[in-house]
Amino acid sequence: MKNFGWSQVVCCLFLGACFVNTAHAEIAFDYYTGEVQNVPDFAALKPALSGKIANFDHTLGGMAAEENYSICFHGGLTIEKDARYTFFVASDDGSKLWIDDKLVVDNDGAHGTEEKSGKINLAAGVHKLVLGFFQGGGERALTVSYECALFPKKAVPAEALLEKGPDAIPPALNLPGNFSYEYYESEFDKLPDFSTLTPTSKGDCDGFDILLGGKARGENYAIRFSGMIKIDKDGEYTFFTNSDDGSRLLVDEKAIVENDGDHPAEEKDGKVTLTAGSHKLAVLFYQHGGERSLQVSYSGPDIEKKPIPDASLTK
Ligand SMILES: [Ca+2]
Ligand SMILES: [Ca+2]
Repeated sequence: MKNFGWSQVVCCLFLGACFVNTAHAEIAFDYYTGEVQNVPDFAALKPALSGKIANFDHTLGGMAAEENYSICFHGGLTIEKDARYTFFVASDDGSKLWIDDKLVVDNDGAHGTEEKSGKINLAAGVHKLVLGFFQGGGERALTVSYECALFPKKAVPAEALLEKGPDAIPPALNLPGNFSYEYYESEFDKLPDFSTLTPTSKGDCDGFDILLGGKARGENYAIRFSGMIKIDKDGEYTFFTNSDDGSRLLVDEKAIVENDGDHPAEEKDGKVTLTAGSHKLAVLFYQHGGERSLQVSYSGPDIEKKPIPDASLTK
C-alpha cells in the first residue's frame, strides 16, 4: 500500500509539472480581420477573436483567414540569463516586435518573407512581449528567433513564452554596447554639421543600429556613430554604406564613403589604405521620411565584402 501511495504522489507531481509547462507554453493573441498595409494600432481596433496559442502560430491553428488579417500576440518572455540579445523576426507580410514597450524589431510594411533584427539588453526574468503581424495577400510566414553571447541564433522556444507578461516593466539592464552614438531629433534633407548641434541623447550602442534599440523615432532624425575598427592586415580596404536616407563614412576622420542626400536605399563605396591596428571609424546617418535603413560593409585583404562584424568594433 505504501509503495502504491508513493507512485501516486510521483505520478501526480509528474502530471502537475507537465500541466504547468503546457500552460506556460502559450501566448495570448487578438485576431483582427480587414485589409491593412502596416501593422495597425491594435488599441484602436476591436478583435474578431481572442485566445491563447502555442508559440507565434500566424495561422492560429487554422482559425485565421488566408488573407487580410492581423494578429497581436502578447504575453511574457522568460529570459534565463542577463545579456544583450539580438531578436530576429522573419515575416510575410509585416511585423513589429516590442519588448518591455521598446520597439526592438521593425519589419513593417507589405512584403514577401524578409528578416529584420534589433538588439536589447535583458535581465534574467520575465519580460513583456508584444508581436504585431499582418498578412495581406499571397504567401504568409512568421518566425521569431534570438541570439546572445551565450547561445547561437535559434527560434524562440514555446517554453519561453507565457500567456501573461509582468505587470511592471523590469528596469533596463545597463550593459554597454560596443560603439557610441549621438542622436539628434530634427528635420534634415542632408547630413548636418554635427559639430554645431547638441545631441538629443547619446550613449552606447551595438554597431550601426539606426533604431537605437527602439529609442529612435520613425522620421526626422540623425545619428553620429563613432568608435574604433580593428584591422588585422595592412592593405587597401573598400567600405560601403547602403542607406535610406543619407550617410557618410569616415576613417581616421577622413571621409571615405559619401552617400548623402534624401534617397531610398542606395549603396556607395570608397577605398582607403590601412595599416594593421585600430583606426577611428565614424558613420553619419540621417532619416528624413518614409523607409529607413543602414548597412555598413567592407572588403579588404582576405575579407570578402561583408557587414562589419560586431567583434571588429570597439569604443
Ligand atoms: Ca503575404
Ligand atoms: Ca527615408
